[in-house]
Amino acid sequence: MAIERTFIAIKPDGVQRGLVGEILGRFERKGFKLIALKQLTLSQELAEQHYGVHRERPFFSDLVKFITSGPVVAMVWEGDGVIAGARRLIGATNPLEAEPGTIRGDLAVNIGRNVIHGSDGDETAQFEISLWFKSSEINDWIPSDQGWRKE
Ligand code: DAT
Ligand code: MG
Repeated sequence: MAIERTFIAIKPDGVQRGLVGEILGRFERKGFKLIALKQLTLSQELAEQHYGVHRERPFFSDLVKFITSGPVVAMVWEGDGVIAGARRLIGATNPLEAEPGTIRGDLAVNIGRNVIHGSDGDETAQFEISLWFKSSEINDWIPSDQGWRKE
């Protein structure tokens, strides 16, 4: 696998429910590398751009209303195969169908309150990272235990 970067956001329900540490910990323990992190409340405009592919879906206005309803925690994670790997940690879109052991499978029940977003592919990851973060907010760093992770 190639070293990749992906965009992850803990949605307002995850922040309100105090799940930030739990979710961050799962990515850290897996061995992915955190290279950007911030908390923000989305503008209508950023929310509509982020979910632009869903513009025509019946749930679009609820989705935008929800994602702008409180602070989110936005992140960029780096690692071998991290785009698909993060999606596997996250689990299926509908938490009732997500496998136990996944974030949604363990921590959520409602599709409209599924606690976390993760980019679904290479192009989406690049688009979302540049939509949410300035390049100066992304940190290129080498973990001191890199040798134990194997590159
Ligand atoms: P994912 O977040 O797993 O990438 P998606 O991109 O298909 O899923 O949809 C984005 C979000 O929209 C999803 O996390 C929750 C919401 N959503 C998707 N399908 C929905 C539906 N049928 N009813 C209500 N909300 C839905
Ligand atoms: Mg998606």
